[in-house]
Amino acid sequence: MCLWYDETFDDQSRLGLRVEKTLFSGQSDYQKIEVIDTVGFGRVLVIDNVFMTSEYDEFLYHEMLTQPAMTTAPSVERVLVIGGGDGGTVREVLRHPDVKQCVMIEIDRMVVDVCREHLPGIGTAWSDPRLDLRFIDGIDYVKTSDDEKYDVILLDGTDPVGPGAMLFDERFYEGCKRMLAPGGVMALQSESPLLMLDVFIETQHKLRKLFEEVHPYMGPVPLYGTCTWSLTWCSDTGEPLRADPERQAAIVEGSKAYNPELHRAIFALPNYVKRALKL
Ligand code: SPD
Repeated sequence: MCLWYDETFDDQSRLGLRVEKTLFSGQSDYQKIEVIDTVGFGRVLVIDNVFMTSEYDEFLYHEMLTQPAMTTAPSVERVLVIGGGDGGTVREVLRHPDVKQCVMIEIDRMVVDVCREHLPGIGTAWSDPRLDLRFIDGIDYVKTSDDEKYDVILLDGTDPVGPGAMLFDERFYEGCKRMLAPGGVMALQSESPLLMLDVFIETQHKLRKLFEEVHPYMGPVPLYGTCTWSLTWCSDTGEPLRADPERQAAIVEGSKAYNPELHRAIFALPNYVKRALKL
């Protein structure tokens, strides 16, 4: 008999993955963490019954979250990643030779430990000496830290439920802005406009109160239900399409998805999103 793992959406629809084996199942202080080996998506990280990332399609999400910001910020010497316990986002950051320090803040040490053991193909940069991994609360950090400011901030959180909900809070975004160097760029995952239109819109409004330039963009992530996922690029200056060609050239060869043409294309929004945002 086949074993399936389903993620359900508002009790209306579900995405099911056929499971070969459960590799890990445990409860941390914050959430339920599982890694399953599936037939179609390879190994998959599941948190609180929500699919987080898979060996099969993680590059689509991690490259798209990271590279538009990393190629458009005036400098990328200091980068802050909040969340992203599987290591895919810091891997993408550390592909850039100009990065001097990447601070990653993850509240849940168990996520990192489990991913290091069971998803080593995603987090391939854990030993990079430029990585400064801290297991602390990202919300406290951005509100209270007196560390030097960051050129790029990337928010790689879960859906806005459980501990990840605070990563969608306006005061958290204010803290992030406080930690961003003048002209710096922040990018974040901002949910699916098809599945969570209200969260997507509210997030855009919160960000628009803080940043001069707020530009959502979209890409496919088959693991995330509707496949359509949004990310958002924010800054006070600069333009999301004005990328540094040298920085792009340095990473295109090793990217599975990202290239300069795709960078331009993903910022083109469908009409239903433009209308919802009154653009
Ligand atoms: N619906 C799931 C959204 C998850 C977004 N973050 C995933 C983390 C991958 N590093």
